[in-house]
Amino acid sequence: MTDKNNQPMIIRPYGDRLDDGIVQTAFVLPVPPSEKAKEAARELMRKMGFIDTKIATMEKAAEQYSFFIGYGRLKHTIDFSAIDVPEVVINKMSRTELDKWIGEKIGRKIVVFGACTGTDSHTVGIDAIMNMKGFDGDYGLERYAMFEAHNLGAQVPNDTLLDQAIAGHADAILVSQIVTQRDIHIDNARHFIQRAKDKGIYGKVILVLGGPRIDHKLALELGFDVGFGPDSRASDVANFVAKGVVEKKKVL
Ligand code: B12
Repeated sequence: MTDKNNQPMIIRPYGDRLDDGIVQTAFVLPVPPSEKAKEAARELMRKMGFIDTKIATMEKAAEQYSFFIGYGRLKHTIDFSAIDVPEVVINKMSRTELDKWIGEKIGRKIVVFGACTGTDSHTVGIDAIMNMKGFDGDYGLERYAMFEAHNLGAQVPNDTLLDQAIAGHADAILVSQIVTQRDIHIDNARHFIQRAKDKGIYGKVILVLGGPRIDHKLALELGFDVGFGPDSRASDVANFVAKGVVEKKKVL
């Protein structure tokens, strides 16, 4: 992306007035609250590159831990025009338009299998995408006449999801990863892709990765066809998958 004149577009954060560089940040230190802890927090912010540092909040987070909210000013700037990230470009149809389009282009229902995989037990995200009710007024895949949606739930091993998707002749597989501690979502996603390759279906089905710390760039790097992050909508997923199926043609 560039600005209108294809010129560099230098930006920095602002708090009170444009270009003041003010940032709010929050972190935890493994020491109880004290004046010494507060000064340590300010020193840490200075090391992060902040000037005019101020600790607005210091609270006990647990035994021997303190939570801080700090304000500081940054000199750093970003050239917005030099930032280049892949985005999911969707020319979106409504639910009824999409159902009609699938009927015309594919002539059958699109089969989708999804789950929250590995040790992750958070189902709300995958439910928001797949279940009838959907999320924030945006109906889930079950609501579409031309989607056959199988939501396997939480803590589903990658192999189980893949095996059931293969047995069910899936067009797309949806993987949800919410917990990100120690990058477990990345390890699990990599394992899923490896097992999809081992089972010979990689490249033959649309692979979708979603979760609050997922973005399209990361998903592509991991070997998925698309990534959906926070605030995703089933309607976006439905449009992406339907167009992907039409382009890839079903092989399974
Ligand atoms: C509800 C909840 C739980 C419930 C889950 C119940 C359930 N059935 O899902 C319970 C109590 C079981 C739970 C347990 C745990 N939780 Co919890 N939980 C949450 C909480 C409060 C809300 C999550 C949620 O429902 N969000 C709403 C949905 C709609 O948002 P979403 O998941 O982001 O999904 C959207 C997008 O990401 C995307 N999306 C998601 N998946 C997919 C998949 C596809 C294919 C697509 C296209 C899109 C997509 O679309 C969705 C809609 O827009 C969050 C904190 C928070 N506020 O987010 C913590 C949170 C996720 N939990 C956390 C933790 C640590 C845990 C536990 C480890 C706690 C513990 N020590 O036991 C356990 C995990 C156990 C396990 N094995 O997984 C941490 C994770 C930290 C991290 N970075 O990894 C969080 C962030 C809380 C925190 N701040 O510490 N949790």
